[in-house]
Amino acid sequence: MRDFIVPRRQLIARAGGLVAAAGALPLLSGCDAINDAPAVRKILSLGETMHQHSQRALTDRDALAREFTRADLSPVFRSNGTKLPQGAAYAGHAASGFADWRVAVTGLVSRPLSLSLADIRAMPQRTQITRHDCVEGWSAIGQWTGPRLGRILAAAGLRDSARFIVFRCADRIGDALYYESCDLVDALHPQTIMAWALNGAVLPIANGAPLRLRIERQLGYKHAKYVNAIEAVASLDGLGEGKGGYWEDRVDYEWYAGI
Ligand SMILES: Nc1nc2c(c(=O)[nH]1)N[C@H]1C(S)=C(S)[C@@H](COP(=O)(O)O)O[C@H]1N2
Ligand SMILES: [Mo]
Repeated sequence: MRDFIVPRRQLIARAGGLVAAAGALPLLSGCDAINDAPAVRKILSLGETMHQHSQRALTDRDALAREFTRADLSPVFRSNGTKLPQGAAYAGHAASGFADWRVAVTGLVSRPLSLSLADIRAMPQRTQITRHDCVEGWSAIGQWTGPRLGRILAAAGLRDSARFIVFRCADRIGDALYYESCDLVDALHPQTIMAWALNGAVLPIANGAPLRLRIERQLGYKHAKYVNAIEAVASLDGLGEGKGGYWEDRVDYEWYAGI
């Protein structure tokens, strides 16, 4: 019977291929296909008894962050880092209610986009009440509304060569504009949204107006505020010092800040 035992490594590799296939579905269909892949999940679960631990490791990252109710909302959702981007350009946008704000969607996409807030609000919306955890030792629960990042990327036509999504922000901290990045698992996660509303009202400037990332399986510093560009890339080498984010490049914050 020894001949029939598939090496453990090979099983993991096969399951990994299926996960990659499930991840690619939303790009093709532009729908919430991560949730709509029961067949893929069923196939994955077949292997569970054989290699329970590796199977769990592969699917964990798709798990949803806990969602709360309105009764759980923090009375005040505090602000951290930049509270007001400096400079005439941002001040002008704020004065006009961000009517001319654009979010560029570029890089490894087949249809580069320049989205207005009206475009963003016209897309299907998701609202979620989640807890934000900052590494500096505070948490807050807020309700966020916006389209899934996955939908925006699907509209732009993410290319197969894309491996990471970069977020560029309008605020400068010291020497550089803030930036962050994530892999496609987090980018396409159902709770990863570009939020323009907090607690049912337009996003306050202190919390990243007019648009900020909510990437609910990651720590606070990954949630880029004041986003004006979303870029699909194959590698993070050309971004800043190459560690994937403003703080990752300057202090010892981990690029993968999963919670
Ligand atoms: N553009 C930008 N995004 C940012 C920051 C920042 O200073 N600038 N701070 C980060 C940190 S450390 C945290 S905890 C959250 C804070 O979000 P909040 O201001 O809505 O509380 O934003 C993150 N995103
Ligand atoms: Mo933070």
